Amino acid sequence: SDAVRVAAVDLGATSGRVMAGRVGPRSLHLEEAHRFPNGGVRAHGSLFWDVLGIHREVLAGVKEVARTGPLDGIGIDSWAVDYGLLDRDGHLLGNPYSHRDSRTDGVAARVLQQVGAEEMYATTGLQQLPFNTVYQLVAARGTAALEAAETLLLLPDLLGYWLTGAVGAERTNASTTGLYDVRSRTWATDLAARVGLPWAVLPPLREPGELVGTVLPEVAAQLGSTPDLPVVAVGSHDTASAVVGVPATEDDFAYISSGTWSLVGLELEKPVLTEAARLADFTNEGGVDGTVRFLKNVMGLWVLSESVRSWADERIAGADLPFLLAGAADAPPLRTVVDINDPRLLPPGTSAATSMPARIARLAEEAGEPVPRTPVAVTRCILDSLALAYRRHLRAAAELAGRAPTVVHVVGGGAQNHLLCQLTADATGLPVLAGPSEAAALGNVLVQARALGAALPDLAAMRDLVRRTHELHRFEPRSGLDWDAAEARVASS
Ligand code: LFR
Repeated sequence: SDAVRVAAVDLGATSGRVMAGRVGPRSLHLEEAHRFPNGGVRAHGSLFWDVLGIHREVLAGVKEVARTGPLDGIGIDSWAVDYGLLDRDGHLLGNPYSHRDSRTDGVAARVLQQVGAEEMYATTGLQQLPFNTVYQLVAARGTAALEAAETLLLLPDLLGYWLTGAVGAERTNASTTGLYDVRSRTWATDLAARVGLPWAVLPPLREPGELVGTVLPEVAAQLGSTPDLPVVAVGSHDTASAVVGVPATEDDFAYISSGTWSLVGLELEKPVLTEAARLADFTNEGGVDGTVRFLKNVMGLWVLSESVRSWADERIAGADLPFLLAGAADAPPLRTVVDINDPRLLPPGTSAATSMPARIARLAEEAGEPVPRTPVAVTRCILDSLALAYRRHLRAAAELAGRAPTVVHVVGGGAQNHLLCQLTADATGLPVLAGPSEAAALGNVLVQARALGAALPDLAAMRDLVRRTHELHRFEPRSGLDWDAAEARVASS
């Protein structure tokens, strides 16, 4: 048959999944084969990823896909910026850190003093996030691990290396490191050298759609697969894959990839590296097929999931998500709004005083806003504040890029949060088209399918197929709430 069947590994900070994807001339079908929880692990004062555990779950999931039908390829995407280091024997040097670890506190400011924010932006085009790989590596300068490192692999590339033995850096994810030159589309080796980093650890770049390699004999035996099974490079940054899966038919669309983070922006042909874009702190990450993801990282549903985690820890009854969202839908709107991108919301809480709800309460107090006292009130505050941030950043993106989007596509798990989707429509004044929630896995499947011969010539063809095979939910903007006034409250605090 001319259908292609692949395994899409899509790793998120709170859960990972392996999906079986089947692509035919007019069909696109996704089925979950395996899902597992993920999260940072605290050890010896640091926050790590359990990367061997993730590798084990990837194998289990792909094995399940292989057991249930023919398997033509494997593709892996995950969150960005985090990496593992290999020694000269090809072994992993220590556990990869989570980007929410505090070792990068204060590092960015020091680096910017040395390099200059203007030059940094002109080269990398990135939003200043404290955890960009460059800052993680500067924080690691002088450590035994970095000194012994021969090769740096971003997480999806590390997992691909364990499957195939091949090293490389997939371009969309490389573009998030702060060590990639957005103009020349090569590693920014000069910049790396200037901040004292061993740039030779950066492996050759590879394109989404390129073959990573075929699985090692030992891996094929573990998977019960054929020995020549290809691993295909996809948009290995999950956001790049999610943007491929945006079911847009319009030319001028905005998107929100809504998960642990909300990535809010536009797809462009060329980066916007103006002084205005730098001051607005917008990112120009690399997309599939040479596109640019011009977007802003918004703290996202992390703030809510981390709150729910702390309420569960404190054994507060009835603070499960369905109850909270139902309550929030009936709660008074725009009662408390906060700057949801305050960097103090980045790390996980470690005590009652640093729990997420406690930090939200502190932000509200500082801003002179009514302090939300119940889990439902905190939930409403988070959702209103997210919608407010989407409004502000989508307007900024449109203005900076000279675009006028007519629709906002919301993809990812947050597409299932109907209250947030409605508030997003209300706040932006634009219709919201929500879904699919598995856009990243779909983008992963589509790029693999094309590499394996499916007739999907370009992003438009891939998006058209998603649109024809997935149902979307439409939210019309409602008037009646004073979002301008709410925005002014946050801005003046
Ligand atoms: C989303 C995401 C964002 C990136 C953040 C950290 O999952 O990949 O795009 O900024 O995680 O890696």
